[in-house]
Amino acid sequence: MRLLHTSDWHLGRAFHRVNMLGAQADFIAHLVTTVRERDVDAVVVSGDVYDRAVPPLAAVDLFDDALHRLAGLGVPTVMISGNHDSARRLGVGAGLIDRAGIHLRTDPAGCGTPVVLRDAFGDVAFYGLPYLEPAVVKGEFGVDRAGHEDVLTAAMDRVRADLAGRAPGTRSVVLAHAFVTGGEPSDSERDITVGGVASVPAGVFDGVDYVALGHLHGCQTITERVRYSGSPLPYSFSEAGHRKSMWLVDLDADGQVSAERIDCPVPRPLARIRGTLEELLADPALARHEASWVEATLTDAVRPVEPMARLAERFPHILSLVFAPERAPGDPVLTYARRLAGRSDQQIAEDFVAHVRGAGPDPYERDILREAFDAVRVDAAEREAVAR
Ligand SMILES: [Mn+2]
Repeated sequence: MRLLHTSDWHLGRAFHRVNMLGAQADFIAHLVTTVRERDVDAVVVSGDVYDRAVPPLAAVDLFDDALHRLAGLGVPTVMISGNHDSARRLGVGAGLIDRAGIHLRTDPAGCGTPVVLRDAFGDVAFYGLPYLEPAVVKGEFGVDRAGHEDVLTAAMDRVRADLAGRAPGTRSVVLAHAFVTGGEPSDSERDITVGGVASVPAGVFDGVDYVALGHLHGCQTITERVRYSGSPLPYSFSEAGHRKSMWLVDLDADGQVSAERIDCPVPRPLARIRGTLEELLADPALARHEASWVEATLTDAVRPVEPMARLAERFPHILSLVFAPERAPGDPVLTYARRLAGRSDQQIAEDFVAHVRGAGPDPYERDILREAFDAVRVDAAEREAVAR
């Protein structure tokens, strides 16, 4: 059985001020071509189809077009909702399009009910685990502690129980949208930390042949059988070093995995450049970035006049400007953006408390902050679940 694994399309998302719909349409065309030319048996899409709960109409049209083209090829597709999708909105009509071979899994109650496809060697059971927001689904899974590991373990217990009841030799694929420990995040995933913990150990997925992950936007291999495809396009400059891809996975008769990396079309390369304005305008080595989407970090001690306009004369596709004045070594003054870079909301809040009071939060206060951040993020998902 040959699978094509992709995720995190984020249809409708822009990259800085650039509308990415054209690039997203080019990716869909590339996906369809790959399915046809590489004799793919099934497509798996591991969440974050859209960038937000209520996507722009042009993104809905593109998704509709993608579904028609995949159904037209007669190649079954299994999809789950991610943390950016509205599970209920995405899931509308799921029962109907199921008949066209598009299996959209957005309901946590369906975790233990696979889509069963078949090849010359027998059955392959595909279990779609939509993004599971712990506070929202803990009732469904009957767990006391609502953390990512608790709910994913409960969901995987259902998967293993179902699999145990199937014919010996049944191969299995799980789709999940989660942050697995050891994975490398970028700046374009939305934080899913719950109770101070964002990630789950890869071991929760033990017992299945292949785990097609979504959520992290870099293509990466956690283990031979547990992989992220990453997003097909960059959505932040932190992805400048990524090679955007899909996994073409062959599951043999015994469920052994071999995977080939398929490159996605590159609409325009990314470049992060750094120096004083005069250096960036003059350095011949930067000529290769003149047609790239550019983020420039200016190290001038004094902010130059109209730096964006001047840089745009050499780099017409510059999208982002960062000021990071070079200071004498030991000078503690940093820009606000640099002080916040790479820190969680929780850390920033705790440091703020320490800054204004002189002492950081005690354990009790830390819990209150943690609950508050969880509540803000869960709120929308919870309201949706209540409406269900
Ligand atoms: Mn995503």
